[in-house]
Amino acid sequence: MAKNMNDSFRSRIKDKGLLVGTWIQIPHPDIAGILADKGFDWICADMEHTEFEVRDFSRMAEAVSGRGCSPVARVAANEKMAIRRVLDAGAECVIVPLVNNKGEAKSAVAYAKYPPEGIRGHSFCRANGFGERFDEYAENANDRIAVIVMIESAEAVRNIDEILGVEGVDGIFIGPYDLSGSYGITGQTSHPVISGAIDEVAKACKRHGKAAGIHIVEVNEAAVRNAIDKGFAFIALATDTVFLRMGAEKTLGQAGRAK
Ligand code: 3PY
Ligand code: MG
Repeated sequence: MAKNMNDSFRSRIKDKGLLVGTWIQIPHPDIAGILADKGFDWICADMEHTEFEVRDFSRMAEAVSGRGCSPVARVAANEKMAIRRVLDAGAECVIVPLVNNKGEAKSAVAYAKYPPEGIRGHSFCRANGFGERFDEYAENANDRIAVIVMIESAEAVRNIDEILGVEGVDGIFIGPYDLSGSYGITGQTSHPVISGAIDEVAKACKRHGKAAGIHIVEVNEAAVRNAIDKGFAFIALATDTVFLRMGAEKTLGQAGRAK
């Protein structure tokens, strides 16, 4: 499907067309700009496990805007200010880590939505051109911004129906590493127990008509095909740091210096 950047990221997620993104850990806007130019539909700043601060996210959002790429933030935690500040900086989607039940999913939605749906506070901010587009942004933000909760524990898998039943949750995103840790098989992301859990979540997303997303950190064609076949349409491929490692390895190999 051709991408139409006039459509909101939230509506593009609902379209069920494949949205291919990537994940960045190095907080420099040039990294995001280079990857946006390569054609990713969205780029997510990992603010949970890196030194990414809100000001870095803001620069990154600026760098990808106008390049056909949506800025997304995986926030540090399911916290009011963590979510509010990235939205104010221009995030089109928040990915909220470690959501385990309906109550936590409801909190994530409340933090991301302006009243009456939630408790996000209004302000002049980067997202509304520092007030230039205040009215338009205030009117449309709740409809245009996607709220995605991460499924990364056995508890969340058990509670998947109640989580997906929360109004305002647009979809889920699987964190395969935390998920494997939660089942006591840390790092074994292709283990049958993890594939089974992922299948269960994908089927639940179909039942609820909500978007299913996943992070494929170590990419190969079979893994991508398998995710698409299961119904995942919101896929993050690798990370900037993995691209660097792989690129360096390949390049050194060409000079006979492979490890
Ligand atoms: C995980 O695998 O736990 C993640 O959070 C991936 O981004
Ligand atoms: Mg995780």
